[in-house]
Amino acid sequence: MEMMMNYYNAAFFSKVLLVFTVMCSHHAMAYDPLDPNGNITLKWDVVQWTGDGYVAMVTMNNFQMFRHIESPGWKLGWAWSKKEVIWSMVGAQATEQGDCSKFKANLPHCCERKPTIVDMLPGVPYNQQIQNCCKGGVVGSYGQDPSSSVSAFQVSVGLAGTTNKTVKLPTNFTLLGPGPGYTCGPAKVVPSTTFLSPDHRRKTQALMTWNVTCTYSQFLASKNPSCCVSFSSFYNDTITPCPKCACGCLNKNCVRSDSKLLSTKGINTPTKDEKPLLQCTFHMCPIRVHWHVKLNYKDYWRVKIAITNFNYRMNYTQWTLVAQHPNLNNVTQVFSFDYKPIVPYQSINDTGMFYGMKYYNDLLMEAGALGNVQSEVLMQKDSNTFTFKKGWAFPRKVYFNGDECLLPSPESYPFLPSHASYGPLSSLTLIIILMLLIFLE
Ligand SMILES: *[C@@H]1O[C@H](CO)[C@@H](O)[C@H](O)[C@H]1NC(C)=O
Ligand SMILES: *[C@@H]1O[C@H](CO)[C@@H](O)[C@H](O)[C@H]1NC(C)=O
Ligand SMILES: *[C@@H]1O[C@H](CO)[C@@H](O)[C@H](O)[C@H]1NC(C)=O
Ligand SMILES: *[C@@H]1O[C@H](CO)[C@@H](O)[C@H](O)[C@H]1NC(C)=O
Ligand SMILES: *[C@@H]1O[C@H](CO)[C@@H](O)[C@H](O)[C@H]1NC(C)=O
Ligand SMILES: *[C@@H]1O[C@H](CO)[C@@H](O)[C@H](O)[C@H]1NC(C)=O
Ligand SMILES: *[C@@H]1O[C@H](CO)[C@@H](O)[C@H](O)[C@H]1NC(C)=O
Ligand SMILES: CC(=O)N[C@H]1CO[C@H](CO)[C@@H](O)[C@@H]1O
Repeated sequence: MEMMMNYYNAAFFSKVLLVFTVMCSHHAMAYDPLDPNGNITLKWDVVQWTGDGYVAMVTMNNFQMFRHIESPGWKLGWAWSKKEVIWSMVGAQATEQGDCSKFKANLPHCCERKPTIVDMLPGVPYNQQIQNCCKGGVVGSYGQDPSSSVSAFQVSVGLAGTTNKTVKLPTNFTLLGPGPGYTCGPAKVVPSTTFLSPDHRRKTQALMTWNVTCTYSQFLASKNPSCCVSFSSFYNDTITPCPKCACGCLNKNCVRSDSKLLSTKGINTPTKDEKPLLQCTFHMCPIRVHWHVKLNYKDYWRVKIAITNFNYRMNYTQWTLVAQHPNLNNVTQVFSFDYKPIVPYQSINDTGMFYGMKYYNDLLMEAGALGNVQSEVLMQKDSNTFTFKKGWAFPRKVYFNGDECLLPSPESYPFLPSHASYGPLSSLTLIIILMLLIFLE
């Protein structure tokens, strides 16, 4: 804690406090200090009035910097205010039709009071597609890839109002992404969206637009963390493991990595309830992030980061890793991962997002021999702040796929041996490093 206090300046704390106060007064809103503006916004643009209702384009924008929606994708729900039905949809579908028995000739697509909508899978026929649809509900994070952070569908609503005075907005929006965690606010009428024609020479506008904002809270998603962090360093042989039962041990099943069960055919197939099949570990987390302080040069230092998957039933696609460390303002090079600084507060540049390189390591494979990805980071030292003391070299916060990982307790961090002072290299390490450098030349 002391270490953190040293680092954060008072101005930053007061800013955080201010934001917290503001946020707490909106108790439904979750708040993530590393992504204070992150949310998922649903926008309904009424593009046409019909005989008994309207046609709306629904767009889902993921404005979160590092939290994406992964397979099996989003599930969106709401409650109609009146007796509305869905005549048809393009680019998505209601999971259940419900009771449409009072309709004779034309049957609606869905008559449920509280419809649940899912995206179409890739490869549906072209006449059922619309721009930004049909990705199996997978939506990228804004920080990683803004172009993949959008999902859209079109809905034709009947038995509804047919003017902007008589339309009743849907209520009680819910979003599974894919599990729990999101809370959606009420729909609010906003200024109508304007659309630019493909040749950019004509503007049209929606007849009416409303927005819904959904925010994520990790506490709602699960009561235990879903990842943990372990540490090691070149200056101390101790490996600080993930905290015991970091992700909860109660009612958790696991299989040993040498179990015969693992050779059973189909054991890796994801189940309907999306339950993990965990490898037995001390921490019982599906994901472990290891931060190794690897090398010390005169002006630079080097960290090795490894992410290991312990879930036999999960391939993590488009994974993200966020770390907060004061030296991330001077990243010189990141090897084999992509990297992007995240600057939630203008004045402070201590947070960055690592993610896999496309087609190379953006897939973190299921548990087993291939279930890990790794990278090295070279950072330039700032002689005013740099030290190996008091665990300074370890991250303050780590997130995997937008969920905060449990760090070891500060007293268990690898210590700098007390005889070493600043510029802390034992002569043996120095010799080894020198030899390595010569060798690498
Ligand atoms: C949602 O996120 C966007 C982009 O960060 C931001 O402009 C907007 O104010 C946010 N909305 C709410 C209600 O927080
Ligand atoms: C409504 O949502 C869109 C994104 O879907 C966003 O660009 C726009 O700023 C939002 N409007 C308001 C008033 O929040
Ligand atoms: C409804 O439409 C009228 C004009 O047709 C416009 O003046 C008014 O602002 C609109 N109201 C809303 C809530 O969009
Ligand atoms: C929306 O949720 C509130 C509170 O849970 C409930 O009282 C209300 O009846 C719901 N509205 C609809 C239309 O289902
Ligand atoms: C993970 O991906 C590999 C290769 O695409 C596939 O063989 C395997 O079945 C997948 N595992 C899971 C759990 O989906
Ligand atoms: C933040 O640090 C990165 C290096 O890690 C640098 O490239 C970037 O320009 C910095 N951004 C700001 C706003 O200082
Ligand atoms: C290495 O760190 C541990 C704490 O994690 C400490 O107990 C031990 O004394 C340290 N070793 C040396 C040689 O300083
Ligand atoms: C030693 C060094 O390069 N320090 C730089 C670290 O980054 C900050 C801003 O991001 C610069 O102001 C420092 O000069």
